[in-house]
Amino acid sequence: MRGTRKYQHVIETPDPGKWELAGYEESLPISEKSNPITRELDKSDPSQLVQLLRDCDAEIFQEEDANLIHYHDPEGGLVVLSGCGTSGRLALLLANSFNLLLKGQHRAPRYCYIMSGGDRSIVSAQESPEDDPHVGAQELEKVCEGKKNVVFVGISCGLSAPFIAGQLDLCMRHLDVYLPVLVGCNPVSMARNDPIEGWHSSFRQVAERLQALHESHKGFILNPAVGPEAVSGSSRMKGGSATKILLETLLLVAHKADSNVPVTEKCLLEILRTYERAHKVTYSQSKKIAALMKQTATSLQKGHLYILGWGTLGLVGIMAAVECGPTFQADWRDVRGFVTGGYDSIENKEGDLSSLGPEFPISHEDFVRNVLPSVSETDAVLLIFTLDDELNQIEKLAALVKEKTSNIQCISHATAGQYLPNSLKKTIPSIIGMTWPILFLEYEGTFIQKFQRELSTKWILDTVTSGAYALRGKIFRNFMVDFKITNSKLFHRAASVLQRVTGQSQQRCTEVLLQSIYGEQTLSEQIRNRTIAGHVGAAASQDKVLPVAIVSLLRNCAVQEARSRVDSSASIRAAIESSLNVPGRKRGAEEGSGSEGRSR
Ligand code: F1P
Repeated sequence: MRGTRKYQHVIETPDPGKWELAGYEESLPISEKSNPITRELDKSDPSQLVQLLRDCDAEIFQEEDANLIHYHDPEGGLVVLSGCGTSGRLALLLANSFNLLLKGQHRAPRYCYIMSGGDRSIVSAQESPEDDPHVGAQELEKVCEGKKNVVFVGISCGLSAPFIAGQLDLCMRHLDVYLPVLVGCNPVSMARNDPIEGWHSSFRQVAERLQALHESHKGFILNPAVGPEAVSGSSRMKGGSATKILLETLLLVAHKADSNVPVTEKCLLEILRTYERAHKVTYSQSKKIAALMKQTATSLQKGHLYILGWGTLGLVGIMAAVECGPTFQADWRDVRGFVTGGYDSIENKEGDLSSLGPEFPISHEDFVRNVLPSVSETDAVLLIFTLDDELNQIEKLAALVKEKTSNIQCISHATAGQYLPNSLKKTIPSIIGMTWPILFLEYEGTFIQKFQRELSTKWILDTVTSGAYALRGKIFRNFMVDFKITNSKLFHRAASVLQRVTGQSQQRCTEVLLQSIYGEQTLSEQIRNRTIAGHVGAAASQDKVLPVAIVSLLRNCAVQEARSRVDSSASIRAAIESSLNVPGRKRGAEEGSGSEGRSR
């Protein structure tokens, strides 16, 4: 077992060569499992894709969460929301929402957010900082300097990010100051358990310590089970939505309690039901969502998708756009999000980041100045707004866009009784119009409405982007197969997908994954002995690492040959599919051991 010392956390393929890896699936955390609903995602047309993703999103409402905490707004204290990637962007969105709520009550802001990688991660995916528990703890100490009473909410959908583990560990060492809360979508027994390089514990060990504090109310874990993601491991989707629903509900109720309004279980259920209704309202537009997905897939063939949002819907657009890079190996230019008012409106800590590079200007003015001149018929532009936004401004921008492309669509949110002006309907004929019922719920009503619209927009954009990339052949069955290996979680995910698609042993899969990363058939001792961080560093500059490894294993060919096959295929999925069907290749349990022994 040379060189496998570092991979003891990777679960062995139970019966190498078997196509139905039931035993292996069982051993995976829920957030990484393959969802039975979407096993044929890659073979679906746009309407089927929307239905499958709708059914997956509905699973959020199938479990009742009995774990809600007894929360009290910390007097004179701080609530810190922290996360990596989508979870960090949600932390920002939530912190802004609840500071706004406090402002409405003439109270000082008391929420803040932390994102791994800093504010640049809001608009540009930065996966590697997720792996550093030390930096996580330092960042938390920095924002809490001088505070005596801090509620810390660490979000990691997969219960996996070392950055969050470092922060929870810090909290648990200073329980006099911190009340640590962990939010995620796996049971603690499925939290990531591989050693964190250069640190004393695994994520699971940290989560277990936190669990032990539950009874004394000194620490909490909120981990609803919402079923596997529609695209395995894509925690930006259901994981992100569940995080948003859970924390918004909890914090709304907490603020109610804090204003001495009696809070009952009914209050919680009432709010949760409004999200369930949002699911119905959103997917009642399935036909139009499918059309938008189809159009997006066509545009992404040669062009781009630009998402222009108003208010917080702009940030929701940015969230969806940014994740296309790490999930589907998209170029940052392919799908981009813009928001009215740019950095001023998203109220991030580090202010205007436009000077960091061409990826960073995010206002509508930036879009008009830097992008619009080169927009053409192959590009699609999606406007997202509510009927309370500046409709004149929206119409003007739409008219400018129409001079460049006829592929202009919009998502508009109205409250019952509000109607789109005819002039806007004329300018933008393709409209996904959502009409929301008036909510008769005291002061939190407006917030619930805002939360519903954000979630609805998130669902549509997750569905449209994931579906469009599925149509572009970036998904095999329901596995993401063309993602960048930019941190340790993604390294393990690549190895795990390789095991599930090829049915080969863990050792063989790791070997071929490394061959693909380094582009070498014979791995030197020096390469084998590198840490996972070392492999991740090497993989970061390579594309198509996992597809090449899959094809190499399925065809039992050298990685160079596999790479040229992948490069010349119409799509990643086509390359894998045709490798499964090579003559003489048997689908069955015998296959694994047979092919492993063959000479190269
Ligand atoms: C964090 C995260 C996801 C993102 C991507 C990479 O995951 O950044 O938000 O969509 O899958 O990982 P987690 O720590 O919340 O599980």
